[in-house]
Amino acid sequence: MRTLLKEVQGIDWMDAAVMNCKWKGPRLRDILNSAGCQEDDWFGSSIDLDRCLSLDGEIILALEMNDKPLSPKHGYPVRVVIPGIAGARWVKWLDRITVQQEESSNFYEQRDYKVLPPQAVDSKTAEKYWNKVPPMTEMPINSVIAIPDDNEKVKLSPSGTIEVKGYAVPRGDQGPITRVEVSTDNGKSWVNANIQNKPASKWSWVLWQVSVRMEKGSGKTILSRATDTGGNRQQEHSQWNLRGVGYNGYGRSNNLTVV
Ligand SMILES: Nc1nc2c(c(=O)[nH]1)N[C@H]1C(S)=C(S)[C@@H](COP(=O)(O)O)O[C@H]1N2
Ligand SMILES: [Mo]
Repeated sequence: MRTLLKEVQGIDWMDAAVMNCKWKGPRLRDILNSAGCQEDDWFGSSIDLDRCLSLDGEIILALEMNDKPLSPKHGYPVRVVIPGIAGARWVKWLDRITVQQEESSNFYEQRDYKVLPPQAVDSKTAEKYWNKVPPMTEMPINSVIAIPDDNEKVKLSPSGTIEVKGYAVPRGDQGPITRVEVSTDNGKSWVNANIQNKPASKWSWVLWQVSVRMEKGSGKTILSRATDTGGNRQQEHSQWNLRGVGYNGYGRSNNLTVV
């Protein structure tokens, strides 16, 4: 280049820079993986600094649970509690907090607990989405039917009803739940359930109960759907995602026999 084109400040590459030979050795990825580089041997998560600093966020470093010291299982001695946010971010056995520009590189922040788009159908097709999809934070609105359970046989009361009970949780900080409805005709019509407790905070669940009229028979389904203060309401299903996280379709008791 120096001689043919123009003076350069560097080394002379002459005709070409090339090596042609045979190499042997371990893959770098195997070394990094065996050194624990994928960071799945510890558990980390990230929370926006704004949220951490806000009074409304009500994030605490919990020392107690239900008025007793934390049990080892639930994170003794210290565990982060972040209301409205997926449990996957509530680090247990806390030993380090860092304030940093970038999100945690931890495996569970980056490569798990993400709602991947439906085009990600296996590990291979998921590969290109992990970097693009944000980690799950806020929990969606949900309701669950606790009684009766799937496949149960339930007896009609003398007045021809059965009792249905469950719980409902709001989306993130948009609670409390304002309404829970139950359907015995696959969602064509709905009746309001009674909310039985005064929720302790906007984050808290409600317990609900309702007696619904049903016909005798088998293979019956009962559905529930909740609405919260923010106006969020459950849909019949959530979109499928590879990790199967964040499902918040209607509460459902399937295959009931009413006698
Ligand atoms: N250190 C640590 N914290 C953790 C986890 C973990 O594996 N390690 N799992 C998280 C996930 S995915 C959930 S759902 C909750 C479960 O909390 P629990 O055991 O109190 O129910 O803890 C979170 N905190
Ligand atoms: Mo979890």
